[in-house]
Amino acid sequence: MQHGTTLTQFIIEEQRRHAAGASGDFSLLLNDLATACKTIAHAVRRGELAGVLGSAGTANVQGETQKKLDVIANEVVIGSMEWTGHLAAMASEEMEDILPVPAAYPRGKYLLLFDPLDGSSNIDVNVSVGTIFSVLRSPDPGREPRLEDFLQPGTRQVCAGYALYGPATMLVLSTGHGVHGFTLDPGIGEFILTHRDIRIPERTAEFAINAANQRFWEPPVQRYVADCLAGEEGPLGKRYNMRWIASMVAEVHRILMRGGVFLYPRDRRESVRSGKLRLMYEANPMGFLVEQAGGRAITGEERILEIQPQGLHQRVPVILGSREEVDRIEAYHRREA
Ligand code: AHM
Ligand code: MG
Repeated sequence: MQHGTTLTQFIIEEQRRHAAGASGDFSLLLNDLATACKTIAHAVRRGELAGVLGSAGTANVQGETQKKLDVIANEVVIGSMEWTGHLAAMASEEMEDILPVPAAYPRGKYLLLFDPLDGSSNIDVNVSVGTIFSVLRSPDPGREPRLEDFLQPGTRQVCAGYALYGPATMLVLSTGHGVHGFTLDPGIGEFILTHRDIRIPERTAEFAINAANQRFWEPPVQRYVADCLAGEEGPLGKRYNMRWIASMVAEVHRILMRGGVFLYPRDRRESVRSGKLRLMYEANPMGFLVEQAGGRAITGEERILEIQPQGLHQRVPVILGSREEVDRIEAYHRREA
């Protein structure tokens, strides 16, 4: 029986096409990352049966309560990646500091940033969650890795992607040559290419924002959402639909599949003054995917991928999705400035 193109085959063929003479390290790295995602998918899928739901009784560096699965997923990624010889160091939402690979293993030339289980507030209610990752080149693999090595703008990402643990488990990634989606075939345990060269429709009428925060939003966001809600009679002259899953991976996936716009803007609250989402392992990888699929990702004023990071856990406002809609929101920001 014939199966489709596996993730490994796709990556190797893509490397031959775009990086002739590459060592193959990168293909192997992605392969190990895919194994980590399959392992997390397995735990997520078993849910309460595996006794992995609920709180771990600890807090992460941002003071958020960690779910048991946050901690487990973080350990799965570390365990799958530290021995491989492809990485110099890792950094994650769940760890305050960077984690250089242990001295027992060879040091590789890549850096991995990840959010092991994004949207984990959804895990106890059996709603989709995901893993987000971003791969950078280490500026100097010859020496012990440092925090500053990670502080590279998103434009420098070698690869970005996510695994979505939804009704089907999917892996969606880009190495800078378009965005491609793979679906896990549980029968053979392989990710199979199912969505080649994903493109975000330029014109759409669907927005996603947590409307419970409305009273804290800044004027440009207030105006944009008010204009969307005004529908055919409003200045935008069309009827908008609204969605909010509270799982960024599921939200970005929907946008990649059928368009729309996602906003997690900064607001007046102290804790959300610079946005909620983290630049290095949420906004940058998702921004890279969205741009590679023909969309845009901005803070309101600037392109997310061009931000010079100042810290590992830095937060940024995120507005991403279909080109025409992001252009419009950007224009609202310019007008209010
Ligand atoms: P997490 O990394 O702690 O899971 O938080 C990130 C998530 C995103 O997936 C989602 O878009 C957002 O938080 C939802 O926030 P809110 O609960 O404020 O709607
Ligand atoms: Mg997250």
